[in-house]
Amino acid sequence: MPGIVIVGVQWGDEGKGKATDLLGERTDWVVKFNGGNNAGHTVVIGDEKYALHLLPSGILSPGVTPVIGNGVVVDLGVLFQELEALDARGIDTSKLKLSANAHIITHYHRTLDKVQERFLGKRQIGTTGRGIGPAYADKINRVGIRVQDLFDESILRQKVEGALDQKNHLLVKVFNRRDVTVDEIVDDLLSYADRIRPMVCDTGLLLTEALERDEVVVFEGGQATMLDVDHGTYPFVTSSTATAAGAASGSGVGPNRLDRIVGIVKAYTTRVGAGPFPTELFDEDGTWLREGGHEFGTTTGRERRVGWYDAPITRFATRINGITDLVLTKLDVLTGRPTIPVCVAYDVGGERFDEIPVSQSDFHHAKPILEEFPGWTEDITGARTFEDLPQNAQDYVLALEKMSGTRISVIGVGPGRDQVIVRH
Ligand code: 2SA
Ligand code: GDP
Ligand code: MG
Repeated sequence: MPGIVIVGVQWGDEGKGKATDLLGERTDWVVKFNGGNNAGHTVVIGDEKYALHLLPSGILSPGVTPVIGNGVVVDLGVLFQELEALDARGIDTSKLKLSANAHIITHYHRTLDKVQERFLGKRQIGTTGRGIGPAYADKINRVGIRVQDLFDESILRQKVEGALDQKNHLLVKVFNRRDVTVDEIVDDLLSYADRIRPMVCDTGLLLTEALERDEVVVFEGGQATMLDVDHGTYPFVTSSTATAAGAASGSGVGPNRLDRIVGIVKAYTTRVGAGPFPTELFDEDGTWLREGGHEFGTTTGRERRVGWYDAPITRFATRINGITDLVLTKLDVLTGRPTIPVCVAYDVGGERFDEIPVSQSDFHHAKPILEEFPGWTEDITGARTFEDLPQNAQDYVLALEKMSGTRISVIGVGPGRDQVIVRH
């Protein structure tokens, strides 16, 4: 099974980084295909904790070649900060490959992200402020700067001039900011050109050839299904394709190369930023989940919103992504409750919806219909087989599996690399 896609089922932070890292031993390539340094993946190896943003999690495994695909937006300053921080900790980063077609996040994207959010006031998305949305907007608007532009100064200058014609109007006239000069952007970008040159290549060709040799390629999704620009809770989404289809378009391999689609899903739900969240908790149960699960943003440190498991979301994600296996994470966080509520359907103004309503307004008003499952009090962090789990924990997993219609192949019982139960 050489082409494996990892996608988030909910609103992100399900533990995709840990899942990718787990596959590392049997993997030759790990590809990031969407997003940028808005992502935050925490990987715990022994006593060491790594927080990755722009780099694919596979970079932590010595045998893996990490790849940043064409679907990613790259902040070069952040790229080198992350590489240097890993180098200082003894991680070999020399194999990193970067697509010539990836787009670049620069000064004006970061500024626009922040000022646009401020101007939205109550309608704020709650972005990470990393310039992600404005960089993708430029890509679609055909005024983006690509990695390969750094190798032709005259083209780069023309493109930056074109982009700034629009941006300076917006920055100065609308947002009351200083204008940005062509020289400062061009000089900044050119300062990275020699350093990125050895990494830059046609990553689609490289990966296709690897797949033809039957090497194992993991496509690591950033963010998640419900944050996907097409299928998520628009406009409260990120600006990229975070679903499995993005693995093909964002890395340059054909869709028929994607053999397994692994959905990562938390045993409860979290969300960062604004937007609908039917099972959200505002009471002491919410505080209990947030503290027990350490639900604070890896990139921004923001408190994550928390709620119960939402079965219709997993069914939706299974359908949209074509999920073949689920990894259920953070089951250990639920230990200690007499019962565990699960959302099985929604109530919208008295009408029952078994699936996510097609109208976003209905989803905003959806109240969860909850079913209670018996809890357990035994510590499960040392469980390594399904049978090691208390009966009620087994039954909880089997109930979620039945509701999603997809097998739960792996169960996470702690943040450590070894704290997993592999069932299939
Ligand atoms: P953006 O910055 O344009 O992508 O923001 C748009 C929405 O996407 C959400 N988003 C995320 N949600 C969860 N986790 C993310 N990564 C970090 C983490 C977040 C952090 O792993 O913890 O540290 O705050 C992530 N990235 C983007 C974002 O909250 C907006 O709702
Ligand atoms: P990602 O964005 O999907 O990669 O997820 P994050 O790294 O942002 O957030 C997941 C957090 O949960 C990280 O701090 C992980 O170390 C942690 N984690 C992953 N799996 C488990 C698990 O099974 N149990 C517990 N307690 N923590 C986990
Ligand atoms: Mg994260």
